[in-house]
Amino acid sequence: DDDREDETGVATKTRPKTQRPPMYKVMLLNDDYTPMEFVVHILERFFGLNHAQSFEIMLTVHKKGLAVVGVFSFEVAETKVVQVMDFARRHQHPLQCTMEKD
Ligand code: NFA
Repeated sequence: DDDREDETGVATKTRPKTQRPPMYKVMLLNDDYTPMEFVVHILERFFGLNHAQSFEIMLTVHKKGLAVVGVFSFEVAETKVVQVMDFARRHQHPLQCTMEKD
């Protein structure tokens, strides 16, 4: 850290502010119609999770109503949401995927 002198001549440390991009949570929402296996498949395919992790997150969404699937930069989060929403619609499932600032 840099040294700087205050009004009284005392040297103090200042931390240079490191800029970090804002991060976004990507969430899946429960519904009554999307098959459990379809949700597991989505988690494996678009979020790079293994089968056990995917099954666990799917069950959390099913039981609690929603779960955070991952935290990403805005661009990556946006891409995941679009990929999931497109894939669900193409298969005529009502699954919802949303993002919000972390
Ligand atoms: N609730 C759905 C069912 O019982 C499964 C599901 C889980 C849907 C997670 C959406 C998200 N078939």
